[in-house]
Amino acid sequence: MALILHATQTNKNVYKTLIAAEYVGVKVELAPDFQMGVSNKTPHFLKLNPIGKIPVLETPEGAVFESNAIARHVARLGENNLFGSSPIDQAHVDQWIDFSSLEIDANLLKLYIPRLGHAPFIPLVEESAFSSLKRAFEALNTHLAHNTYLVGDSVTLADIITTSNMLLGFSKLLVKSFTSEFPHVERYFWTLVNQPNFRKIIGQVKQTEALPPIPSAQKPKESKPKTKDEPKKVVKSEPAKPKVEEAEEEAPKPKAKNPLDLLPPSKMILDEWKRLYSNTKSNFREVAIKGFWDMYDPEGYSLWFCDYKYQDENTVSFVTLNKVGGFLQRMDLARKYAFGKMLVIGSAAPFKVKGLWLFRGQEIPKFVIDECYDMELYEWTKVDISDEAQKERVSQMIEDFEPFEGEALLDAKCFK
Ligand SMILES: N[C@@H](CCC(=O)N[C@@H](CS)C(=O)NCC(=O)O)C(=O)O
Repeated sequence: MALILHATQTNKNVYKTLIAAEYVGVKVELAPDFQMGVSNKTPHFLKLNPIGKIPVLETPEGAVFESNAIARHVARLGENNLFGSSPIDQAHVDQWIDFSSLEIDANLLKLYIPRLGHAPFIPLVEESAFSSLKRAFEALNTHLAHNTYLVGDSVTLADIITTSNMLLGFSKLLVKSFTSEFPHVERYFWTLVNQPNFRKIIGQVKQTEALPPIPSAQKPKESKPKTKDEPKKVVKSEPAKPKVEEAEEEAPKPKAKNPLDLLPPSKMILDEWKRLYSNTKSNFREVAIKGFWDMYDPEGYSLWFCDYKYQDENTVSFVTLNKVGGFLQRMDLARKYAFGKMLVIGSAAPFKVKGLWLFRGQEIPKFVIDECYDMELYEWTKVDISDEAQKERVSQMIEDFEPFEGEALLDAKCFK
C-alpha cells in the first residue's frame, strides 16, 4: 500500500522523500487534489501536523512531519541502504544532512523569501546570507574535491537531501558567476540531478541566469507615497503621539514646499550640469570636469564623499553591484536636488564602495536621510574644496578615473 504524502509536487522538501523512495523502492503517492493554503488548513491536516506546514507523510502507524524526518523514515522502509554501512558512515550521513539544512538551505531561504515578497528585503541580511553560503560552498567544495559522493562510494540520503536543498539555489538564486567558484560542487550537483532516480522526480534542471528582482513594493521606504515636494516624516523612531495630534495630522493640509526650494537661488543649474555630463563624449577632463568647476556654486550646493561602512562584507561582486544599484534607485526622490557617482573599486573581493554626491544646500538633505535607508550604511564627509587634493578626488570620481586610488574599477554608476 502506498504511503500518502500531503504536499504540492514541485517543492524541494517533497523531492527529498520522492527521490529517496525511488532509490529504496517504496511507494509514495501525493495526496490527490492537494491545494496549498486550503488543504493544509483542514482539521484533518492539522491533526497530522499541528503547525499546518507541508510536507506530511500519512502512514498506517501515524503521521510524520518535517521533510528530513519523512525522507529518513521512507529510506528506512526500503531495500537499499541509504545510511552508510558503519556507525561512522551513519554519523557522516547525519552530519551532511544537518549541514545542508542549516548552512545551505537556511541561507538560501534568507535570500529567497524576501525576494518572493514574504519578508522585508534588508541588504545586510542578503549580504550576510551570501557570505555564509560562500563559506558553506567552500567547505563542500573542499570535501568534494576528493569524494564523488558525500559519504562512501554510492548515493546516500545525505546526497539526496543536499542536492534537493541546492536545487532551490541553482534554479532560483545562484548564478553561474557564484557557483563557478566551486567547481567540485558544480560537478557533484549536475551529476546527481542527472541520475535517473532524480531526473524522474525533478525533471531537467536549468541554472538561473538572475536572482528574482526585489519587488519594489517591499523596498522599505518606497512603499510610501511619492510626493517629491513634500518633506517626509520619519515614522519609525518617533514616540507615540497624543491622540489629538494624530487626529490633527489626518486632516488634509496644503502641501509644504521642500525646504530646498526655499533656499536662495543658485547660479548653478543642476540640469545643465547633468546635461553636460551626459553629452560629453570626449575630452572629458577638459570639457565636463572643467565645466563642472566653472558651474559649481559652493554656496548653493555642497559636495560629499561617502564610504561604505562594511567594505569587508563586499565579498561577492554582483551582490555589491546590486547593492549600489538599489541605493541609486532609492535615491530617485532626490533627483531634483542631487547628482552622484558611486564607484565599486578593486579587481578582487572585498570590493570597496565609495561615492561622491552633490546636494543642494550645505547639508545632506534631511528628507534623503529620513527616506533612504542606505544613507546610514555610509560614512559621509563634506568635501573641502579649498583642499586641492580633495578637489582632484572629486574630479577623478566624476571622471571614473582609473586606477582610482591605485585600484581598478569594477564599475562606476552615475545618479543624475
Ligand atoms: N522544516 C520544515 C519546513 C516546512 C515548510 O516550511 N513548509 C512550507 C512550504 S515549503 C509551508 O508549508 N508553509 C506554509 C505555512 O507556513 O503555513 C520541513 O522541512 O518540512
